[in-house]
Amino acid sequence: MDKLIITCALTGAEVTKEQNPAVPYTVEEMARAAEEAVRAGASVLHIHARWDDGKPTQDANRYRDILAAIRARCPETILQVSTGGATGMSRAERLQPLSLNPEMATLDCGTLNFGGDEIFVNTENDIIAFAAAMMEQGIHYELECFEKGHVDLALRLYRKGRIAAPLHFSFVLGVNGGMTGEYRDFRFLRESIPADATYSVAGVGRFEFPLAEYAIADGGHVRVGLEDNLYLEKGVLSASNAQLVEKVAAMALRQGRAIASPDEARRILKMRGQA
Ligand code: KMH
Ligand code: ZN
Repeated sequence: MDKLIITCALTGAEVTKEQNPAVPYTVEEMARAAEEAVRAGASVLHIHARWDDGKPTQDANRYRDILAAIRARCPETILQVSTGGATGMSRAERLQPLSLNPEMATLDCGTLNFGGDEIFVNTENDIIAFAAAMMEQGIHYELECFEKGHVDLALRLYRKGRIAAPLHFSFVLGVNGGMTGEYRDFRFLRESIPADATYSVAGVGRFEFPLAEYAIADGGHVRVGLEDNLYLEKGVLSASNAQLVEKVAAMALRQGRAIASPDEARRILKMRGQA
């Protein structure tokens, strides 16, 4: 089995300091959270930008500041920008961080309800446009799939040449409006992707750690972080992103799975320039 790639989703666009004071907003908070998460074992950081008041933004200058501050503390780490942003953002708005030539970005593979009146819109043409922009720039993308239909659409676009290999999926399960994150859901998605594809699981809320266990045992990879889950265990808020990473790293070691360094992660994901 490959070593385990741990991605840390530091802040997202939805969670707030009112829910958990450890959610980072400022550039300094993002850089500190990143450094701690990397020390705990994360080799990939999934990055959203917030303004200091917590409002989500895809502003390129804000991303530039955040990426520079993180790179200063974690020069080796793979930085993955979000092109999902927040619900209600336009295609152009969401694409802004690609202007910074990040090493990696997310490619969201379908539309879904996102709680209440929110809809996270990713039409087929959105996906094609986002993928084209990333391929043109040589940005490695992660295929974010919130349910089985998203996996099917990604594979259809792959067969049409609109999405290119290497295929790396992220199964984000447990969103209110997407697929839930029980074991059978995990197996269904995991068995739906080509044998040579890689995948990571991101369980929202209570699904975070059970899904991590399944993926670690199966040879998959794991994303944790305050974007997805605010709790270390039932009723106990996580004091930091790093605590969530530490918990999954300990799980991996118990299962005999070593943790990948950033360069090992680049090789496992067959990123540009890697044999
Ligand atoms: N905040 C969600 C609406 C991504 O980063 O690509 C979208 C999201 C996915 O978080
Ligand atoms: Zn995200």
